[in-house]
Amino acid sequence: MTISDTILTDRTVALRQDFPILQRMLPNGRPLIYLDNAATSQKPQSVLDAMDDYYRRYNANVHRGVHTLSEEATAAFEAARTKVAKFVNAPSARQIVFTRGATESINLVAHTWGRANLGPGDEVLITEMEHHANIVPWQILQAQLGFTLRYVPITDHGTLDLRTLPDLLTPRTRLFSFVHASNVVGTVNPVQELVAAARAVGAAVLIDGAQSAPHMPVDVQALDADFFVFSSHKMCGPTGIGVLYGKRELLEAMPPFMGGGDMIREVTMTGSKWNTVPYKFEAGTPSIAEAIGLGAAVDYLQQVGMAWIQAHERAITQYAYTRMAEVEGLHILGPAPDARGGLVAFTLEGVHPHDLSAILDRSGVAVRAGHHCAQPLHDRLGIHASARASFYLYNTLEEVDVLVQALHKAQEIFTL
Ligand code: C6P
Repeated sequence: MTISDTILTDRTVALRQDFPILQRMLPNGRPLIYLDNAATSQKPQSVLDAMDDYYRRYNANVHRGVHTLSEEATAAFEAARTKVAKFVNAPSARQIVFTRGATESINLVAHTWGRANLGPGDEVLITEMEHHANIVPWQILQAQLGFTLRYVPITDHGTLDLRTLPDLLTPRTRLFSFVHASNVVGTVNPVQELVAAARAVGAAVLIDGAQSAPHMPVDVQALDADFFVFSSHKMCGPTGIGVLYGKRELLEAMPPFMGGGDMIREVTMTGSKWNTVPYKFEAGTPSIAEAIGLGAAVDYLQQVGMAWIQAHERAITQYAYTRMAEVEGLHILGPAPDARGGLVAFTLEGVHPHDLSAILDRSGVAVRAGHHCAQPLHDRLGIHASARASFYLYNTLEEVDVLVQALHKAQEIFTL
């Protein structure tokens, strides 16, 4: 361990105190070692308090009442939107649409922008490393609208094969939708290069930031994304809320997603007029406590510092990558640590990832096993499933040591 690793670990020890769940013991008497952060992150006390405070002191519907509680709830809800806008450097809070999560955000774009802009002869380009959330909505729409869905292939190292771009991006490409950081191979894609290539053929760009926004500084203006999506629950916030950022002119031109209260300006028996953005896309009572919780999560992450979080995860991932590679029969998926985010997915020869996960659980280590909602990617890599350790600001090098010890143990048990 180097001096800088020690400093990183010391700060993390202090940060861990902010997360009540990390203080708990598992039923088997082991402390929890939570390495399933790509699935969902843990929540700090400040987020739990913000949601509790809303329900205890000013629970009311938003945008609907002129009584004190409704005004307080509306102010807190809209303050959360402003915090989120600043977090990703959106030009305006009006460009932040609250959804249920990254999945709903992509579906919203598919069913509004997609229906208005796609038809036979058009192409949508995605990649082989997408999460199902950025595959299935396009497949559903493709069956209805008759456009062509194409995939950027990946190399055996789990990076995009950029040599194929000139063939795949053509004047027929209406949208290039790709993941910023992969939830399996960990690859952080070269966004600027991909956006420039899309722009050169006039295609719009959607970036799936579900695994990047929680872990690194994101500036949607610098990325020049048309759409950028992410989920609150992977970034210390609650479930049930997520974000769609969009360029203003695109959001304004798009038809609504769902119909109902709040998304209208006027309704008559013969028709309706839509509210302005972002409300046009937020039909019905929104997830109010959750938005306020997300606002508190953004406050927390900014106080810790996104650059620090990225550096911390890099150090942990580098360490995990090196130590895990020492385990006999263990194969890490994806590129070297300098090209990846804070996760390591792997296979262990002779051990099914589900069995492996169950064995690691005995040591208190929580990892995810399966296809991680990225079946085409696993097919491409010639495997059915993998195990995945994914890190966050509160993980320590000592936790990686316990993981590695448990992996050695699993390897011994299954090869005896
Ligand atoms: N990946 C994982 O364990 P939702 O479920 O809407 O919050 O996020 C969907 C999603 C979209 N894109 C990427 C790259 C993702 O990783 C995820 C969620 C979790 O890997 C749950 S399957």
